[in-house]
Amino acid sequence: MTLNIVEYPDRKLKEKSVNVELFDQDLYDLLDGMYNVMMESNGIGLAAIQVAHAKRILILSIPDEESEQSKEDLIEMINPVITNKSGECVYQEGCLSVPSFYEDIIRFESISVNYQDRDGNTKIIEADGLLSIAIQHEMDHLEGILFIDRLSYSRRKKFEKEYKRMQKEKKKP
Ligand code: QAP
Ligand code: CO
Repeated sequence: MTLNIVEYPDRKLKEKSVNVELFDQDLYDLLDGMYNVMMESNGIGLAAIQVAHAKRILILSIPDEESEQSKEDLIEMINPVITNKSGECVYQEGCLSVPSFYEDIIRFESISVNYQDRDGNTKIIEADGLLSIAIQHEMDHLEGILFIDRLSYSRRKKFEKEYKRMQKEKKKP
């Protein structure tokens, strides 16, 4: 399955994703396609809506101590729900759908998440650090929320100006 990343300001990114009911070959193909496009784009996390599928699916590949992303560490989350959250932290986030822009965002420090894997088995994960931030960022996508939606009014205005200028620059021959 060849997939393309949907980029801001495409309104597709504002769609709310729906629960996955069928754990079938179509789901496996989508998950594998998402993995390929995330790795080709040098990403660490991706939600299905970013490849135009409004399903409650996200994948995460957090680099290890040696900054390597190994396939064994890949996490696939289907129908995730946060059951517990605590603390606060700030991290400079980016997003494959908002290329070349990074800004500090406040998130919960630690979270507990209930989700299903690709076979439909229920899993529980306790996350902190980068994994916790990445899960919260990707779960926002399932609600149609981008990290830039969490910026203050003035930061958001600054972003819109910078981003528009960048897009103009891109279109030049
Ligand atoms: C979400 O983000 C995230 O602008 C995943 O030019 C963000 O993979 C999780 C990327 C922060 C945890 C912390 C962005 C690649 C990748 C770009 C990404 C770019 C190339 C973003
Ligand atoms: Co994102």
